[in-house]
Amino acid sequence: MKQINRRRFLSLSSSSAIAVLIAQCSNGKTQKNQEKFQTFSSEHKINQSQDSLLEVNLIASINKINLGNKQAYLLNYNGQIPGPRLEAKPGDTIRINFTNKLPQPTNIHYHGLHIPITGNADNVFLKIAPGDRLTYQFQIPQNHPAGMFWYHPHFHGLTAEQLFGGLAGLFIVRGELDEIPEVKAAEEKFLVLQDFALDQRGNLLPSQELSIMTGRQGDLITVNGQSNPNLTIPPQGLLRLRILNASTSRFYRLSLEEHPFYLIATDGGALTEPIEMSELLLTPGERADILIQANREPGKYRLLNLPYQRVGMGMMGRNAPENQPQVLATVSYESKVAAIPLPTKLIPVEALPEAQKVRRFEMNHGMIPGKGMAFLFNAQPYQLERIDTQVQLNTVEDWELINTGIMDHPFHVHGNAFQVVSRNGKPEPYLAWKDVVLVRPGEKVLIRMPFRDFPGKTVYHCHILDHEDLGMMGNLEIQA
Ligand SMILES: [Cu+2]
Repeated sequence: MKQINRRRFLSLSSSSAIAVLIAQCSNGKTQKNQEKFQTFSSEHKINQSQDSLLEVNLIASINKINLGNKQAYLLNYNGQIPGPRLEAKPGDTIRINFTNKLPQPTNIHYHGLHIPITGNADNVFLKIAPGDRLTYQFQIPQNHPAGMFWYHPHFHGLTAEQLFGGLAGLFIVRGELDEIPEVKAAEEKFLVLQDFALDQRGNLLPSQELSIMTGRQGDLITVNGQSNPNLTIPPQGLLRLRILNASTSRFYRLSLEEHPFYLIATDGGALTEPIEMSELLLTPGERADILIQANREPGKYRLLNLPYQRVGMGMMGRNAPENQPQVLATVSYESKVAAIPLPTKLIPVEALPEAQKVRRFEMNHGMIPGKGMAFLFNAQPYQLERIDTQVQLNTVEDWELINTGIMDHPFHVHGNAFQVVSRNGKPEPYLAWKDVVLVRPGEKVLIRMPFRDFPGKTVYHCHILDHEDLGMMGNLEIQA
């Protein structure tokens, strides 16, 4: 059976292969196929390091999953949506025994972790063929900041399809931030935001039915694989929400009824002090760590996704923004006992020295002769063999990100975090470590990035992953 599927797979274009394969397995015509797919329980396992080692077996496959209030045939790690949450500490060794049971090649990117970009670590140039295994092994540096990172496939050309199928999991580094007394005492919840496009039988819609140019989106929005989960704040009165946008293209403009957010950490770790905000925009790949005080009338409050328009008026198509807020989750508490105050100080964010070099990256799309529409950095689509940007290890650079197009593009770089210096010349109000930054049409965002510790070749790209697969990626070589 496996062979038939694989042969069928080869005869199809890759972008529709998974949808067809799943459809075969769930439409009842091929009963033998059905036996292979098991329903997994929705219990989510956490994997924590022990004695400085985190060893995990991770299997990517296609299974029937309970998702929201329905069953769906999805790509997943270890039968879970989202994948298992991995937790480690600075200095730990990580060993991930990975098996690819997908009908396509894949690999794993460790988004936001500052670890080697070569060998069997955060190396996006690895290709793990169907049926193959690979052991990823690396060490979390002793000085690695605490934070919320994540893992997902990054095989160029299939990245959007595989993430949209469900492949994503959290990678938490524990440390200093978690030990701040108020943060430690807060009730900690992780929210992984994913969206899915399914037919009535729970099969993934084929890519032809999705809007690839603007970035595929699904109508089913899930939080930890559930629809509108309830989050309760216990009597001590402080909630710590750690939120990941694991969607392929969807932006989330978050707001909690009657409650401000206090941002304590961004992509790369803690802020110097909490920042109060009434709403928070999370583009694909971004994370936010926020505190919420339960100091209003006891009751239920909706965590909302407010409307946001990320593409120009003429191009909306299927991705037209919803004009009503959507309910993502419900926060509830029964008694008003705000016993825990907010922390006043967190962890100082280092101010970077002046840059040794300034580079310019123009983001847009355009027609490439013989190839059709592509997404581009500096007018060029991605080429595997070309080195686009060469930097020296142990230097600091300023990168000017300029969007001359008509769609929002969240820019992401692998391996090293950066700080936003200014947007359209306006200085950023506070220092923060980021690895994804939104660049809107007409906008010029200046970021400052130190290249530390790890030489080798890696990539930067748009985190609307269809744009990455369609060319908006560049190769970055860090020379020792
Ligand atoms: Cu983009």
